[in-house]
Amino acid sequence: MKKIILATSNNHKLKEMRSILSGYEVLSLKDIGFSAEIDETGNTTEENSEIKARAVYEYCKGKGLDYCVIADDAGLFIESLNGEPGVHSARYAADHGEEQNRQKVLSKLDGIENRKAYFECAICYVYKDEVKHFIGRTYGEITKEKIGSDTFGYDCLFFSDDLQKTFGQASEEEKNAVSHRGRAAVKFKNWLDENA
Ligand code: ITT
Repeated sequence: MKKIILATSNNHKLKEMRSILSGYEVLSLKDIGFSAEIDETGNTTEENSEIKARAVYEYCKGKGLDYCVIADDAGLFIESLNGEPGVHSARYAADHGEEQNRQKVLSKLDGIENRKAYFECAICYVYKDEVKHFIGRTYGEITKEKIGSDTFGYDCLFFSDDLQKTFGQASEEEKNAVSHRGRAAVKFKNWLDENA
C-alpha cells in the first residue's frame, strides 16, 4: 500500500487525520525530513492546500521518494464578519497565536447577535500528474466565551449544530464524525479506497 505524506506542521491535524484515515500509513513532514516554510498565498482553502501539497510532492520527487502527498488547509468563516478569519485563521491576530486569535474573534463579535459560522477544510491530493480536491464543511455558532478544551485553534469557540456542544467539549471521535476535516477526509478516503 502507498504511503501518504500529510503536508502539515500542525500536530492536531496529523492526529485527527491519522485517526480518520486508519488503514493507511500517514507519514508526517518530520518523517521525511521536510522543514521548510511554505507561503500560503492563495485566496481559498482549495488554493492553499494545493500550494502545500505540490511543494511537498516536489520535495519527495527530488529525494526519489515515491509517495503521494495530501495537504489540508482549513479556516473558520464567520457570517457577520464577512467570512473572517477565513484563510487567515492561523494568523488572524498573531501567527499561530491561538489565544490572541480567539480573543480577536470574541472582541470583533462583541454585541453582535448573528454568530453563525462554519469551518471549511480542503484536502488536496497530489501524485504524479494527478491533483484532486476534497472539501468538507461543518456549521455552528461562535460562543461568547471559551467552552471546553482550548488545545486546538477555535474548537472551544465553535458550538457545533450537529453535536449541540463545542468542539472543545467533544471527544476526538465525536468531532471527527461531523467536522470539516472529517467530512473532507471521508470523501478522500472513499476515492482512495476505489482508486489506490
Ligand atoms: P499547516 O498549514 O501546517 O497544515 P496550520 O495550523 O497553519 O497548519 P491552516 O493554514 O490550515 O493550518 O490554518 C488553519 C487554522 O485554523 C489553524 O491554525 C487553527 O487555528 C484553525 N483551525 C483549523 N482547523 C481547526 C479545527 O479543526 N479546530 C479548531 N481550529 C481549527
